[in-house]
Amino acid sequence: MSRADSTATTARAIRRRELRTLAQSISRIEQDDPTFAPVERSLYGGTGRATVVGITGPLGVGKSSLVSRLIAHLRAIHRSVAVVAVDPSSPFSGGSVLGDRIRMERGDRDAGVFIRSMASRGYSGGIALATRRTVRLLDAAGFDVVLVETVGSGQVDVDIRDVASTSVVVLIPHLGDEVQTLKAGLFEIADVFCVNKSDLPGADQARRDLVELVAFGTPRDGWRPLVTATSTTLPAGIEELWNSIERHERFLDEKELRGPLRRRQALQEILDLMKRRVEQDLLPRAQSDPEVRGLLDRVVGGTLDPPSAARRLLKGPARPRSKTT
Ligand SMILES: Nc1nc2c(ncn2[C@@H]2O[C@H](COP(=O)(O)OP(=O)(O)O)[C@@H](O)[C@H]2O)c(=O)[nH]1
Ligand SMILES: [Mg+2]
Repeated sequence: MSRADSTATTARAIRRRELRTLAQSISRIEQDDPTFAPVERSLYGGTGRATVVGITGPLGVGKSSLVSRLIAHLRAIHRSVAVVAVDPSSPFSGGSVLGDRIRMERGDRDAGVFIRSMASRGYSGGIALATRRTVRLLDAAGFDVVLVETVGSGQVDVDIRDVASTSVVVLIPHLGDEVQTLKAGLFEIADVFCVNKSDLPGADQARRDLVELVAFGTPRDGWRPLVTATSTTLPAGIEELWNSIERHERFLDEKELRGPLRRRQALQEILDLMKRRVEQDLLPRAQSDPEVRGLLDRVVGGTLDPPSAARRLLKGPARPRSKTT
């Protein structure tokens, strides 16, 4: 089969949501396999339809459990759902997902659900880029909803707002000091707050505190984050959580904010790709390229400062230089 044929075949299999191809394709993204790029290019035009929801928060607050419950709710309202979990430390164990695994073993797997964990380390292309590409693939595969679980405490290098259209920040009662340090960052991120483990004491107070904090804050683009309470063990509040997510999605449409959001995300992705490209180009040249070595010698020797060296390198070796540098 020619390269073009195999690209078309793979792209078709992804659009048909063939699970083996989806899984293999994500592995190729994880390995940053350059031969996969044509497939992604051919799928690109068919993306942008999925609702991409970030589920983020500290370890152990119940993100994976919530994802399991959300899957069950979404299937009940006839929506297909894919999950990308950038949190291998916390495997899915919730009822619906376990049930899904059993069905998978029996061979009658629900084709409306796809779950993929991504290791958070060891990507040549960076986890943020791999996550975005994986989400795009699942979007092209026609899943109505893509849930992205990330640990929101700086341990995993994914800014969920670069990927999702709605970001849910999950907290629990009595998070204490940890939440104090996280709060600033998490407030920036949240479109919806979810106080999970509401079956535990202190949940009502935690929810009231959050409502108060949100009321004091300045709305971002006219949106004040919603606060919901859930329990995955009871369970309780799952439908309300999903309805809050949908309210934010509708808000994006009504206020015509989806376009600006996509533009900001596209710019960020291009920037990330350019940064990686510069890094990949420069690092080997520090050994092999006489120009780079010469610049480094001068920086170390004190005759050229680092900003000037960076400016020269950004202009590139092949292009004509202006006289000013
Ligand atoms: N009491 C209670 N425990 C929960 C709830 N949701 C999750 N847990 C427990 O919290 C722990 C961490 O859950 P997990 O979903 O792996 O958290 P993650 O690290 O945020 O993905 C597990 O032991 C869950 O059983 C809840 O609503 N109530
Ligand atoms: Mg988890």
